[in-house]
Amino acid sequence: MSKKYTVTAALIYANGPIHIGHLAGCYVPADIYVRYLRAKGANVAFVSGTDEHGVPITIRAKKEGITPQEVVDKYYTQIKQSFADFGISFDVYSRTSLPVHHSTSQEFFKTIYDKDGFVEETSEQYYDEVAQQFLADRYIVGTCPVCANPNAYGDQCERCGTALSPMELKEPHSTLSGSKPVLKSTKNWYLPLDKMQPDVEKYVGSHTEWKTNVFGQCQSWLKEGLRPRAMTRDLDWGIKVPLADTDGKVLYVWFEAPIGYISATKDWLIQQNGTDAGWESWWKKSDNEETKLIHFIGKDNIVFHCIIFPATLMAMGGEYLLPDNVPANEFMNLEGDKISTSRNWAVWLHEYLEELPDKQDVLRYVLTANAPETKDSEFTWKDFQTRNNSELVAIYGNFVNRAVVLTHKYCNGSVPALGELTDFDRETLASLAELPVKIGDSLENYRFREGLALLMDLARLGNKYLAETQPWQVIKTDAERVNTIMHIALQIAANLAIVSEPFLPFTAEKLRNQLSLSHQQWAEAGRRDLLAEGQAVGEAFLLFEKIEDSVIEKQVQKLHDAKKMNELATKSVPELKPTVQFDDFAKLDLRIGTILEAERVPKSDKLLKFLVDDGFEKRTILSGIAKHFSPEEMIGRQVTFIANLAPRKIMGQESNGMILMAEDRDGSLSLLQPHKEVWSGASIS
Ligand code: B3M
Ligand code: ZN
Repeated sequence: MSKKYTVTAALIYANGPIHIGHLAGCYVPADIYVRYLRAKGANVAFVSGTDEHGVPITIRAKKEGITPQEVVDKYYTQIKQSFADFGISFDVYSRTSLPVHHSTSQEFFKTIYDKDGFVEETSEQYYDEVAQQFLADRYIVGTCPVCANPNAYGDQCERCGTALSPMELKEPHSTLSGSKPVLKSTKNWYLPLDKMQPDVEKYVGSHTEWKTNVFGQCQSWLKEGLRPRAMTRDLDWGIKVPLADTDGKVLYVWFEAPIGYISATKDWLIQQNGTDAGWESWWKKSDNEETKLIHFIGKDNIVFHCIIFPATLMAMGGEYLLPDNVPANEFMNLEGDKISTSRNWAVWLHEYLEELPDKQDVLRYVLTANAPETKDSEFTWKDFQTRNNSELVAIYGNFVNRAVVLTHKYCNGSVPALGELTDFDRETLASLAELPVKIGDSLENYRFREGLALLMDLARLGNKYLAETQPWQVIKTDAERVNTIMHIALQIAANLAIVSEPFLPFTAEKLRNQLSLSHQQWAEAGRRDLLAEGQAVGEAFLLFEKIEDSVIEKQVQKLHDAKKMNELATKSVPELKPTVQFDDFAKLDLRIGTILEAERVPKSDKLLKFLVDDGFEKRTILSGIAKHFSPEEMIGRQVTFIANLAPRKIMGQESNGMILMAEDRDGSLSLLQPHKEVWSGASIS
């Protein structure tokens, strides 16, 4: 195993709070991996931060009515706090607005420019004449040429993951003004990925060990043939292009954002030592030490990390390390639907902790047990409850609790002496020695679900050991044997503390404190002598608590309520119908009538049947409004109706006309009544 690791986790846009999908896709697996590496004694730089440029930031600013700077300041603070709350143990959580990042990415651009690594090209780009702005990336949407998603962005389709350029979108329109963009010429600098394809192919091709979802996506892009990609944009929010006469041009966010990992490393060193000296050892090749670069990301970022960023690093001249692995996850869905910020269908981290305080590890556990490692997965509150109650409480917590309680009951609260071993003891200790090795193997191969399942097997081993040795029976006849049993049970619990650290760091810490365990090195896991004879064991307490139905029912309700509120807030009035000529309108005979009688239609929960005075006679009209109005409240009311609609049969009854209603934002109906009482049969014109 290499000794030095640069581990990065995606620089999320600072344009909104973070949700469980972010944790599951990228940050929890990255944190498990890093905590494991640290326990192995590796030297790790775990870097991340916020991506503070690009159109997603300016779009948010417009929506919230604040400046882009205010947007990134607000969300940087909130996002950083959420990660800290969930124990994501970054060495540095940086941001791309820092001066060190501006200078680092400008140096990158200048270096590649000076090496003639870019192709300068004046081309026609989409321009919004209403907003008077070029339309890069997310300022333009249209139909994806690959999967026909009608809401694909100018840089990427989020449905199928294809990297796009605005010119490839069908029926493009501006997200600024909604207008159809025009073409206008402008100069930009392109990375000639087409020419770099052989090198990129060689690099990707040497990583057949990558996860199939990642390797497969790369191969399909390579098969399509790489195209030159603009590394600059005509925008005003971003990092200035470091060349003369380039006012109004900034670096493409996907050019500079991954360089942000390097700037973050420098930021980390500066915070510690006042200088960035030594940053190269984390990012450049060296003869005397091997550093591995690993990027944790979600599947929508694969092309940028596996093709475009490595190509950028190659263009710098070959001294940079290339990503050794990019263990990208697929997406996690929520209660049967895709997680969506715009539709407010998400479990937000800051809200989770307000309502389920101290349950960080439960969420880390559920997100890992259900991680979208090979395909999209699903989070449901019911599953959350089941995994908590029947796994964490019933298996893990139960074992530790029994070991501690029985130690206090039979062994004066300290680690008893180990006596003679039975065959079953030896078998158990052999399994104890094996499991941490297997868990480590899973983690080294980015199989976090599998690693977690093996961790639970260790807790199961403890439960099985106590169930079969039955110290509560043996105590009646053989106190010395009970000492041996409790000794072994406590050593299993101590091992559980070590191997839980990467997955469940809050629980691991509680358990270490309870057992006064000083060992934390992964290499020590599997040992049967982690706790010394005579060592005191703390009082028993519950590591996990049962979650009641009412708690999760509340969460499910909250999810639906939030979505509904969001729908109402963002609902727009229905589109206008095509124009009709006055003659067509005049054909309709609209009248005011008075309702004389009203009753429900048998066997229908929607229909009401009215007898309406139309000024000539009494006519029957059926109307599907029974869910909104009772028959009683309709009697005596004046209503607007279409008087010359051809009779229609509804549920076997003839209806002569149609009562008009206005539908409100929330779907409720309102009658159209004259503002003062008029004679029945009054015509409307
Ligand atoms: N900001 C995309 C995202 O937030 C992008 C990641 C950059 S990683 C260098 O999903
Ligand atoms: Zn698509």
